[in-house]
Amino acid sequence: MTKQAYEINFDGLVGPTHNYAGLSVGNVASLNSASSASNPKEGALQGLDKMKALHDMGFKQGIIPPLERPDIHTLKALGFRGTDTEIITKVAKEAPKLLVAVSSASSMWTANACTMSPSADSQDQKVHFTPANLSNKFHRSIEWKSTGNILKALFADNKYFTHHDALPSGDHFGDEGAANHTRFCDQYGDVGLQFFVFGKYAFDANQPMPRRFPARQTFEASQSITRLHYLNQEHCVFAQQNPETIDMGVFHNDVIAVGNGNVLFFHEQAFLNKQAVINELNAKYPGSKKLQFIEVKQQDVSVSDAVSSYLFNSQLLSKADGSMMLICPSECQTNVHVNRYLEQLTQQDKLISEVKIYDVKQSMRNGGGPACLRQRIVLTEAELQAMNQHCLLTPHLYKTLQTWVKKHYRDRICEADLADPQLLVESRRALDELTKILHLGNIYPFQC
Ligand code: SUG
Repeated sequence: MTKQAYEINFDGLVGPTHNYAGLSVGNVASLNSASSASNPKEGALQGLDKMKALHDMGFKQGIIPPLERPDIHTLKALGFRGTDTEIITKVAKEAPKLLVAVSSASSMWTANACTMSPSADSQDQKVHFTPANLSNKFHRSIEWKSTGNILKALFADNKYFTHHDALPSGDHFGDEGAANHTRFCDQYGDVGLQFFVFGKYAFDANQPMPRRFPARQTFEASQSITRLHYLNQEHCVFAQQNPETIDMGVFHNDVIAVGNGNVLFFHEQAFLNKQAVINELNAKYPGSKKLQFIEVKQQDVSVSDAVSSYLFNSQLLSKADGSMMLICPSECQTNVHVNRYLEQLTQQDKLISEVKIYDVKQSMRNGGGPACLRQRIVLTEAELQAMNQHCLLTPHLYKTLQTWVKKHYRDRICEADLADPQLLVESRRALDELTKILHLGNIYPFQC
């Protein structure tokens, strides 16, 4: 029998070292923002405001804390010795690009934190988590162990939750987590259809693949996740992303498609073999409703408009009346074509009845829209009760976190600031206080 279940959006809290370092080749915004000054305080407050807005609309909203940065522990593993201050000073002088990479607050994009499978889909009826190895980018490849520890602290009860290690690192099993994963279902507690989109076949160089920018997710990685999570292959679909769009800056599937419930909202150029993908999704969908496809045509919104506005990096949410709402970044309003498209969407399409716009510009400038900032986690009532309740947003927690951000965060960081050892001290002080606010215990390496 289907159990009642909820989709909870767990947003990453923007970290105290949020900066623009141009670290992500293939991610147009990251490269365009390289070396401009960031405002971590504004970024964290923008993120909190989006979380609070969703909470106020009746959606359950969770929080995933940032990682400890700069990552001294990686620097030590690379042979740097001395006190923390000595290490930062030395790395700033001898390997400034490395310092920039270990200082990135990129864990804020929690769509990339992991792939999670709800208990309804797993043959052992457990909730499964696999942190993404993020192998393709060095600054992100050092996230998964700490992210995994945070997920374990949030979802500790092994009666319900199973935590896996990330897949083996390296290009062949490059895994970017939920950014390339969508789940379709009638109700969240029903058996769902899990849809995995990948950029290339790692073990077969004769298959199509992008030429200019990297394919960050491989078929082999996606397939491994389905094995680890005990998924029924009859309810899994693997689809290749159109390599041409990767070469235009669509570095994750969530830059060109978003799904929820029984709806897929996507650009006509998102997939390599569109009709075959649609046919397989229809054939394998286990629900009793019909899958609904909202296909956006190139003539209405071009791929480059999709990349610059992040139309598809919106959150598609189920409202109480059964219709859906799209949570878009404000860049969708400033792009003339996208704005025009959205104006007619709610009139012509009865599936999406409302569009709401939020300002997450600090994150957007690094290529992270509303959908990148959240990890969707589907839990039954019992699983929800079993998780750490202090990481669920309430009006009180929102206020506490706002005060915490205002107390600890800087309002400007440029590359030179990363050489300041005081930034590490400030950042650790903030995170130490945060673990107490969220009742997480000692999750950070500096606390152990
Ligand atoms: O991995 N940007 C992130 C953005 C991730 C967006 N996530 C999803 N689409 N789900 C990335 O490319 C830029 C960091 C910098 O350049 O400073 C960065 O890591």
